[in-house]
Amino acid sequence: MNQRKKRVDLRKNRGTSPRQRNLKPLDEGQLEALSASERVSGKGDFSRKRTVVAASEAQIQQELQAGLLCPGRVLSPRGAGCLVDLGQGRMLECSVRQVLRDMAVDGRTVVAAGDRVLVRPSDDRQGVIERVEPRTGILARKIRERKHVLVANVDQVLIVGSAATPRLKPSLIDRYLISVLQGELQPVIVINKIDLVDLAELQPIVGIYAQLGYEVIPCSARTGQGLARLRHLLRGRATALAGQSGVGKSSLINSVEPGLNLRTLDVTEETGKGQHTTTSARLWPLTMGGWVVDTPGVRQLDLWDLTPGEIEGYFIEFHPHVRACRFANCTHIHERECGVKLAVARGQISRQRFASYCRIRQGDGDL
Ligand SMILES: Nc1nc2c(ncn2[C@@H]2O[C@H](COP(=O)(O)OP(=O)(O)OP(=O)(O)O)[C@@H](O)[C@H]2O)c(=O)[nH]1
Ligand SMILES: [Mg+2]
Ligand SMILES: [Zn+2]
Repeated sequence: MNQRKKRVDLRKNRGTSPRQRNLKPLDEGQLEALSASERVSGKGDFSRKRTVVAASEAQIQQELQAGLLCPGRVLSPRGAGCLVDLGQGRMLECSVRQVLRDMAVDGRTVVAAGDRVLVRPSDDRQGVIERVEPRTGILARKIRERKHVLVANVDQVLIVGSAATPRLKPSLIDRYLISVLQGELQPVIVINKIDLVDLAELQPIVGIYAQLGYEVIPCSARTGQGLARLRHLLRGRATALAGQSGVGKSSLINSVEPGLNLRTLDVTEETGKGQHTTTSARLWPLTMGGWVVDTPGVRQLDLWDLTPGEIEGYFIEFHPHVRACRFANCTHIHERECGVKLAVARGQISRQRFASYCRIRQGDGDL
Protein backbone atom coordinates (compact mmCIF):
# COMPACT_ATOMS: atom_id res chain seq x y z
CA MET A 1 0.00 0.00 0.00
CA ASN A 2 2.75 2.30 1.08
CA GLN A 3 4.72 1.59 -2.05
CA ARG A 4 1.82 2.39 -4.28
CA LYS A 5 1.37 5.76 -2.65
CA LYS A 6 5.01 6.61 -3.20
CA ARG A 7 4.71 5.85 -6.86
CA VAL A 8 1.67 8.04 -7.30
CA ASP A 9 3.40 10.95 -5.60
CA LEU A 10 6.36 10.54 -7.88
CA ARG A 11 4.15 10.67 -10.93
CA LYS A 12 2.61 13.87 -9.71
CA ASN A 13 6.01 15.46 -9.39
CA ARG A 14 7.07 14.42 -12.81
CA GLY A 15 3.79 15.52 -14.33
CA THR A 16 4.21 19.19 -13.45
CA SER A 17 5.02 21.08 -16.59
CA PRO A 18 8.58 22.45 -16.46
CA ARG A 19 7.51 25.19 -18.84
CA GLN A 20 5.02 26.67 -16.42
CA ARG A 21 7.59 26.72 -13.68
CA ASN A 22 10.22 28.51 -15.68
CA LEU A 23 8.63 31.46 -17.29
CA LYS A 24 11.06 33.69 -15.44
CA PRO A 25 14.60 32.95 -14.25
CA LEU A 26 14.79 31.27 -10.86
CA ASP A 27 16.92 32.38 -7.92
CA GLU A 28 19.14 30.02 -5.87
CA GLY A 29 16.46 29.26 -3.27
CA GLN A 30 13.89 28.45 -5.89
CA LEU A 31 16.34 26.22 -7.68
CA GLU A 32 16.99 24.28 -4.49
CA ALA A 33 13.28 23.86 -3.93
CA LEU A 34 12.84 22.77 -7.50
CA SER A 35 15.58 20.21 -7.29
CA ALA A 36 14.09 18.89 -4.05
CA SER A 37 10.63 18.54 -5.55
CA GLU A 38 11.99 16.89 -8.67
CA ARG A 39 14.26 14.53 -6.85
CA VAL A 40 13.50 10.97 -7.70
CA SER A 41 15.86 9.44 -5.20
CA GLY A 42 17.78 10.91 -2.31
CA LYS A 43 20.94 9.08 -3.24
CA GLY A 44 24.24 10.98 -2.84
CA ASP A 45 25.14 13.43 -5.53
CA PHE A 46 22.03 12.62 -7.50
CA SER A 47 20.20 15.73 -6.33
CA ARG A 48 23.16 17.92 -7.18
CA LYS A 49 23.00 16.74 -10.75
CA ARG A 50 19.30 17.52 -10.85
CA THR A 51 20.09 21.06 -9.77
CA VAL A 52 22.51 21.40 -12.64
CA VAL A 53 19.73 20.57 -15.06
CA ALA A 54 17.22 22.81 -13.30
CA ALA A 55 19.67 25.70 -13.32
CA SER A 56 19.74 25.74 -17.08
CA GLU A 57 15.95 25.74 -17.38
CA ALA A 58 15.52 29.46 -17.90
CA GLN A 59 18.20 29.39 -20.51
CA ILE A 60 16.50 26.48 -22.21
CA GLN A 61 13.33 28.52 -22.57
CA GLN A 62 15.25 31.38 -24.17
CA GLU A 63 17.05 29.03 -26.51
CA LEU A 64 13.78 27.41 -27.49
CA GLN A 65 12.40 30.79 -28.46
CA ALA A 66 15.57 31.60 -30.39
CA GLY A 67 15.28 28.30 -32.27
CA LEU A 68 18.59 26.97 -30.93
CA LEU A 69 16.69 24.18 -29.26
CA CYS A 70 13.88 22.25 -30.93
CA PRO A 71 11.19 19.98 -29.53
CA GLY A 72 11.07 16.55 -31.11
CA ARG A 73 9.94 12.97 -30.68
CA VAL A 74 12.24 9.98 -30.41
CA LEU A 75 11.54 7.51 -33.18
CA SER A 76 14.17 5.01 -32.24
CA PRO A 77 16.55 5.10 -29.28
CA ARG A 78 19.02 2.55 -30.63
CA GLY A 79 21.83 2.43 -33.13
CA ALA A 80 24.72 4.82 -33.57
CA GLY A 81 22.52 7.77 -32.75
CA CYS A 82 19.05 8.11 -31.44
CA LEU A 83 16.67 9.09 -34.25
CA VAL A 84 14.57 12.15 -33.44
CA ASP A 85 11.74 13.58 -35.53
CA LEU A 86 11.51 17.38 -35.32
CA GLY A 87 8.45 17.54 -37.57
CA GLN A 88 8.06 18.84 -41.11
CA GLY A 89 10.24 16.03 -42.40
CA ARG A 90 13.24 17.04 -40.32
CA MET A 91 15.07 14.14 -38.71
CA LEU A 92 18.27 14.17 -36.69
CA GLU A 93 20.59 11.51 -35.34
CA CYS A 94 21.20 12.53 -31.78
CA SER A 95 23.50 11.72 -28.94
CA VAL A 96 22.33 12.12 -25.36
CA ARG A 97 23.79 14.74 -23.06
CA GLN A 98 25.99 13.12 -20.41
CA VAL A 99 24.15 14.67 -17.47
CA LEU A 100 20.96 12.87 -18.55
CA ARG A 101 22.85 9.58 -18.63
CA ASP A 102 24.24 10.22 -15.15
CA MET A 103 20.77 10.83 -13.83
CA ALA A 104 19.69 7.40 -15.00
CA VAL A 105 21.95 5.62 -12.51
CA ASP A 106 18.96 4.28 -10.63
CA GLY A 107 18.07 2.18 -13.63
CA ARG A 108 15.64 4.46 -15.39
CA THR A 109 15.70 4.33 -19.14
CA VAL A 110 17.47 7.46 -20.39
CA VAL A 111 15.72 7.73 -23.72
CA ALA A 112 12.87 5.53 -24.93
CA ALA A 113 11.00 5.33 -28.23
CA GLY A 114 8.19 7.87 -28.11
CA ASP A 115 9.93 10.25 -25.71
CA ARG A 116 9.31 13.94 -26.20
CA VAL A 117 12.69 15.66 -26.09
CA LEU A 118 14.48 18.96 -26.58
CA VAL A 119 17.27 18.75 -29.13
CA ARG A 120 20.16 21.07 -29.87
CA PRO A 121 20.90 20.61 -33.58
CA SER A 122 24.63 20.59 -34.45
CA ASP A 123 24.05 20.56 -38.20
CA ASP A 124 21.25 19.42 -40.48
CA ARG A 125 21.88 15.76 -39.69
CA GLN A 126 22.95 15.58 -36.06
CA GLY A 127 22.13 16.94 -32.65
CA VAL A 128 22.23 16.46 -28.90
CA ILE A 129 19.26 15.60 -26.67
CA GLU A 130 19.24 18.15 -23.86
CA ARG A 131 16.08 17.19 -22.06
CA VAL A 132 13.57 14.37 -21.88
CA GLU A 133 10.06 15.53 -20.98
CA PRO A 134 8.05 13.68 -18.32
CA ARG A 135 6.52 10.48 -19.70
CA THR A 136 2.86 9.64 -19.57
CA GLY A 137 1.70 6.28 -20.95
CA ILE A 138 4.58 3.85 -20.73
CA LEU A 139 5.11 0.19 -21.45
CA ALA A 140 7.89 -1.18 -19.26
CA ARG A 141 9.36 -4.48 -18.30
CA LYS A 142 12.01 -5.79 -16.01
CA ILE A 143 15.38 -6.77 -17.38
CA ARG A 144 18.07 -7.85 -14.95
CA GLU A 145 16.29 -6.26 -12.01
CA ARG A 146 16.01 -2.92 -13.78
CA LYS A 147 13.07 -1.14 -15.23
CA HIS A 148 13.29 -0.91 -18.97
CA VAL A 149 10.88 1.47 -20.67
CA LEU A 150 10.00 -0.03 -24.02
CA VAL A 151 7.90 2.90 -25.23
CA ALA A 152 6.66 6.16 -23.78
CA ASN A 153 3.78 8.52 -24.45
CA VAL A 154 1.46 6.09 -26.17
CA ASP A 155 -2.32 5.98 -25.79
CA GLN A 156 -2.92 2.29 -26.22
CA VAL A 157 -1.19 -1.05 -26.60
CA LEU A 158 -2.20 -3.80 -28.95
CA ILE A 159 -1.44 -7.05 -27.16
CA VAL A 160 -0.83 -9.24 -30.18
CA GLY A 161 -1.08 -13.01 -30.13
CA SER A 162 -1.54 -15.44 -33.01
CA ALA A 163 -4.23 -18.08 -33.35
CA ALA A 164 -1.50 -20.52 -34.46
CA THR A 165 2.26 -20.57 -35.25
CA PRO A 166 3.11 -19.72 -32.58
CA ARG A 167 0.11 -21.06 -30.70
CA LEU A 168 -1.96 -18.69 -28.61
CA LYS A 169 -0.77 -18.23 -25.04
CA PRO A 170 -3.50 -16.81 -22.85
CA SER A 171 -1.13 -16.56 -19.90
CA LEU A 172 1.02 -14.19 -21.91
CA ILE A 173 -2.02 -12.06 -22.75
CA ASP A 174 -2.76 -11.84 -19.02
CA ARG A 175 0.78 -10.86 -18.24
CA TYR A 176 0.73 -8.13 -20.89
CA LEU A 177 -2.64 -6.95 -19.63
CA ILE A 178 -1.10 -6.28 -16.23
CA SER A 179 1.83 -4.39 -17.65
CA VAL A 180 -0.44 -2.28 -19.88
CA LEU A 181 -2.81 -1.47 -17.02
CA GLN A 182 0.18 -0.68 -14.80
CA GLY A 183 1.35 1.87 -17.37
CA GLU A 184 -2.15 3.39 -17.33
CA LEU A 185 -2.66 2.53 -20.97
CA GLN A 186 -5.66 1.23 -22.87
CA PRO A 187 -5.25 -2.45 -23.81
CA VAL A 188 -6.60 -3.97 -27.02
CA ILE A 189 -6.25 -7.71 -27.51
CA VAL A 190 -5.43 -8.67 -31.09
CA ILE A 191 -5.50 -12.27 -32.25
CA ASN A 192 -3.75 -12.47 -35.60
CA LYS A 193 -3.45 -15.32 -38.15
CA ILE A 194 -7.09 -16.34 -37.90
CA ASP A 195 -6.72 -17.63 -41.47
CA LEU A 196 -4.92 -20.64 -39.95
CA VAL A 197 -7.74 -21.83 -37.70
CA ASP A 198 -11.44 -22.41 -37.53
CA LEU A 199 -12.94 -19.28 -35.99
CA ALA A 200 -15.20 -21.38 -33.77
CA GLU A 201 -12.08 -22.64 -31.96
CA LEU A 202 -11.27 -19.10 -30.92
CA GLN A 203 -14.70 -18.25 -29.61
CA PRO A 204 -14.11 -19.32 -25.98
CA ILE A 205 -11.01 -17.19 -25.56
CA VAL A 206 -12.48 -14.19 -27.36
CA GLY A 207 -15.49 -14.60 -25.06
CA ILE A 208 -13.41 -14.56 -21.87
CA TYR A 209 -11.78 -11.21 -22.62
CA ALA A 210 -14.82 -9.60 -24.22
CA GLN A 211 -16.81 -10.48 -21.12
CA LEU A 212 -14.22 -8.74 -18.97
CA GLY A 213 -14.81 -5.62 -21.04
CA TYR A 214 -11.61 -5.68 -23.07
CA GLU A 215 -11.65 -4.99 -26.79
CA VAL A 216 -10.72 -8.13 -28.75
CA ILE A 217 -9.90 -8.08 -32.46
CA PRO A 218 -9.50 -11.38 -34.30
CA CYS A 219 -7.77 -10.62 -37.60
CA SER A 220 -5.37 -11.71 -40.30
CA ALA A 221 -2.58 -9.66 -41.79
CA ARG A 222 -2.58 -12.19 -44.65
CA THR A 223 -6.27 -12.09 -45.68
CA GLY A 224 -7.15 -8.64 -44.35
CA GLN A 225 -9.94 -9.92 -42.09
CA GLY A 226 -10.52 -7.66 -39.10
CA LEU A 227 -8.16 -4.98 -40.35
CA ALA A 228 -10.84 -2.35 -40.94
CA ARG A 229 -11.61 -2.38 -37.23
CA LEU A 230 -7.93 -2.24 -36.43
CA ARG A 231 -7.40 0.77 -38.71
CA HIS A 232 -10.29 2.54 -37.10
CA LEU A 233 -8.70 2.08 -33.67
CA LEU A 234 -5.28 3.28 -34.80
CA ARG A 235 -6.38 6.45 -36.55
CA GLY A 236 -5.06 9.57 -34.83
CA ARG A 237 -3.64 7.75 -31.83
CA ALA A 238 -0.22 6.60 -30.63
CA THR A 239 -0.25 2.83 -30.40
CA ALA A 240 2.36 0.29 -29.39
CA LEU A 241 2.23 -3.32 -30.56
CA ALA A 242 3.54 -5.90 -28.15
CA GLY A 243 3.65 -9.67 -28.10
CA GLN A 244 5.72 -12.77 -28.70
CA SER A 245 8.10 -13.04 -31.63
CA GLY A 246 6.48 -14.32 -34.81
CA VAL A 247 2.87 -13.43 -34.04
CA GLY A 248 2.86 -10.88 -36.87
CA LYS A 249 3.26 -7.46 -35.26
CA SER A 250 5.38 -6.08 -38.09
CA SER A 251 3.13 -7.77 -40.66
CA LEU A 252 0.07 -6.06 -39.18
CA ILE A 253 1.78 -2.68 -39.35
CA ASN A 254 2.72 -3.36 -42.98
CA SER A 255 -0.91 -4.19 -43.76
CA VAL A 256 -2.15 -0.97 -42.21
CA GLU A 257 0.62 1.14 -43.81
CA PRO A 258 1.89 -0.75 -46.87
CA GLY A 259 4.57 1.83 -47.71
CA LEU A 260 6.60 0.94 -44.62
CA ASN A 261 7.76 -2.49 -45.71
CA LEU A 262 8.97 -3.59 -42.29
CA ARG A 263 11.08 -6.71 -42.20
CA THR A 264 9.23 -9.91 -41.30
CA LEU A 265 10.47 -13.49 -41.11
CA ASP A 266 8.85 -16.91 -41.08
CA VAL A 267 8.37 -18.69 -37.81
CA THR A 268 10.85 -21.59 -37.68
CA GLU A 269 9.22 -24.93 -38.41
CA GLU A 270 11.05 -27.04 -35.82
CA THR A 271 10.42 -24.85 -32.80
CA GLY A 272 7.29 -22.99 -33.87
CA LYS A 273 8.94 -19.84 -32.59
CA GLY A 274 9.54 -16.48 -34.17
CA GLN A 275 13.02 -15.36 -35.12
CA HIS A 276 13.17 -12.08 -33.24
CA THR A 277 13.16 -10.15 -36.47
CA THR A 278 12.41 -6.73 -35.01
CA THR A 279 15.26 -5.85 -32.66
CA SER A 280 14.31 -2.49 -31.17
CA ALA A 281 11.21 -0.40 -30.60
CA ARG A 282 10.55 2.10 -33.35
CA LEU A 283 7.81 4.66 -34.05
CA TRP A 284 6.21 4.88 -37.46
CA PRO A 285 3.88 7.66 -38.58
CA LEU A 286 0.59 6.63 -40.21
CA THR A 287 -0.70 8.50 -43.25
CA MET A 288 -4.21 8.44 -41.79
CA GLY A 289 -2.83 10.20 -38.67
CA GLY A 290 -1.30 8.71 -35.55
CA TRP A 291 1.73 6.62 -34.77
CA VAL A 292 2.45 2.97 -34.34
CA VAL A 293 5.38 1.55 -32.45
CA ASP A 294 6.73 -1.78 -33.56
CA THR A 295 8.40 -3.56 -30.64
CA PRO A 296 10.58 -6.67 -30.61
CA GLY A 297 8.96 -9.90 -29.48
CA VAL A 298 9.90 -11.01 -25.99
CA ARG A 299 11.18 -14.33 -24.71
CA GLN A 300 10.13 -13.58 -21.20
CA LEU A 301 7.98 -10.86 -19.72
CA ASP A 302 8.87 -10.07 -16.16
CA LEU A 303 6.57 -7.52 -14.66
CA TRP A 304 8.02 -4.40 -13.18
CA ASP A 305 7.42 -3.18 -9.67
CA LEU A 306 4.55 -5.44 -8.79
CA THR A 307 4.14 -6.75 -5.26
CA PRO A 308 2.49 -10.17 -4.97
CA GLY A 309 -0.51 -8.61 -3.24
CA GLU A 310 -1.11 -6.19 -6.12
CA ILE A 311 -1.54 -8.92 -8.71
CA GLU A 312 -5.13 -9.76 -7.82
CA GLY A 313 -6.07 -6.10 -8.36
CA TYR A 314 -5.42 -6.56 -12.07
CA PHE A 315 -7.72 -9.58 -12.30
CA ILE A 316 -10.84 -7.47 -12.23
CA GLU A 317 -13.25 -10.41 -12.19
CA PHE A 318 -11.83 -11.50 -8.80
CA HIS A 319 -13.02 -8.35 -7.04
CA PRO A 320 -16.58 -9.34 -6.14
CA HIS A 321 -15.41 -12.72 -4.80
CA VAL A 322 -12.51 -11.62 -2.62
CA ARG A 323 -14.78 -10.53 0.19
CA ALA A 324 -15.95 -14.12 0.59
CA CYS A 325 -12.39 -15.20 1.49
CA ARG A 326 -12.05 -16.20 5.12
CA PHE A 327 -8.62 -14.59 5.52
CA ALA A 328 -8.09 -10.92 4.76
CA ASN A 329 -4.65 -11.63 3.31
CA CYS A 330 -5.81 -14.65 1.30
CA THR A 331 -3.55 -15.39 -1.67
CA HIS A 332 -6.32 -17.52 -3.27
CA ILE A 333 -3.81 -20.31 -3.80
CA HIS A 334 -3.59 -22.60 -0.79
CA GLU A 335 -6.13 -21.21 1.67
CA ARG A 336 -9.33 -22.83 2.82
CA GLU A 337 -12.63 -21.02 2.40
CA CYS A 338 -11.46 -18.88 -0.47
CA GLY A 339 -14.09 -16.88 -2.38
CA VAL A 340 -11.99 -16.78 -5.54
CA LYS A 341 -11.45 -20.53 -5.66
CA LEU A 342 -15.12 -21.09 -4.99
CA ALA A 343 -15.99 -18.82 -7.92
CA VAL A 344 -13.59 -20.81 -10.14
CA ALA A 345 -15.28 -24.05 -9.09
CA ARG A 346 -18.68 -22.54 -9.88
CA GLY A 347 -17.54 -21.38 -13.30
CA GLN A 348 -17.86 -17.68 -12.42
CA ILE A 349 -14.13 -17.11 -12.98
CA SER A 350 -12.40 -18.72 -15.95
CA ARG A 351 -10.02 -21.57 -15.05
CA GLN A 352 -7.54 -20.27 -17.53
CA ARG A 353 -7.45 -16.81 -15.97
CA PHE A 354 -7.11 -18.34 -12.53
CA ALA A 355 -4.21 -20.49 -13.75
CA SER A 356 -2.50 -17.34 -15.09
CA TYR A 357 -3.00 -15.64 -11.76
CA CYS A 358 -1.37 -18.54 -9.92
CA ARG A 359 1.61 -18.60 -12.27
CA ILE A 360 2.20 -14.88 -11.99
CA ARG A 361 1.72 -14.95 -8.23
CA GLN A 362 4.26 -17.74 -7.96
CA GLY A 363 6.73 -15.65 -9.91
CA ASP A 364 6.92 -17.73 -13.06
CA GLY A 365 8.20 -15.37 -15.76
CA ASP A 366 8.46 -17.94 -18.55
CA LEU A 367 6.15 -17.72 -21.48
N1 LIG B 1 -0.82 -17.23 -42.00
C1 LIG B 1 -0.50 -16.03 -41.56
N2 LIG B 1 0.80 -15.70 -41.41
C2 LIG B 1 1.09 -14.46 -40.96
C3 LIG B 1 0.08 -13.52 -40.64
N3 LIG B 1 0.68 -12.38 -40.19
C4 LIG B 1 2.02 -12.63 -40.23
N4 LIG B 1 2.27 -13.86 -40.69
C5 LIG B 1 3.61 -14.48 -40.86
O1 LIG B 1 4.19 -14.68 -39.56
C6 LIG B 1 5.62 -14.54 -39.65
C7 LIG B 1 6.11 -13.60 -38.57
O2 LIG B 1 5.63 -12.30 -38.81
P1 LIG B 1 6.34 -10.97 -38.26
O3 LIG B 1 5.47 -9.83 -38.69
O4 LIG B 1 7.77 -10.95 -38.63
O5 LIG B 1 6.21 -11.20 -36.69
P2 LIG B 1 6.64 -10.20 -35.50
O6 LIG B 1 5.59 -10.32 -34.47
O7 LIG B 1 6.93 -8.86 -36.02
O8 LIG B 1 7.98 -10.91 -34.95
P3 LIG B 1 9.28 -10.26 -34.22
O9 LIG B 1 9.71 -9.06 -35.00
O10 LIG B 1 10.29 -11.36 -34.28
O11 LIG B 1 8.87 -9.94 -32.82
C8 LIG B 1 5.90 -14.05 -41.08
O12 LIG B 1 6.32 -15.17 -41.84
C9 LIG B 1 4.57 -13.54 -41.57
O13 LIG B 1 4.42 -13.67 -42.97
C10 LIG B 1 -1.29 -13.90 -40.83
O14 LIG B 1 -2.25 -13.17 -40.59
N5 LIG B 1 -1.51 -15.16 -41.29
MG1 LIG C 1 8.64 -7.70 -35.98
ZN1 LIG D 1 -9.07 -16.18 -1.47
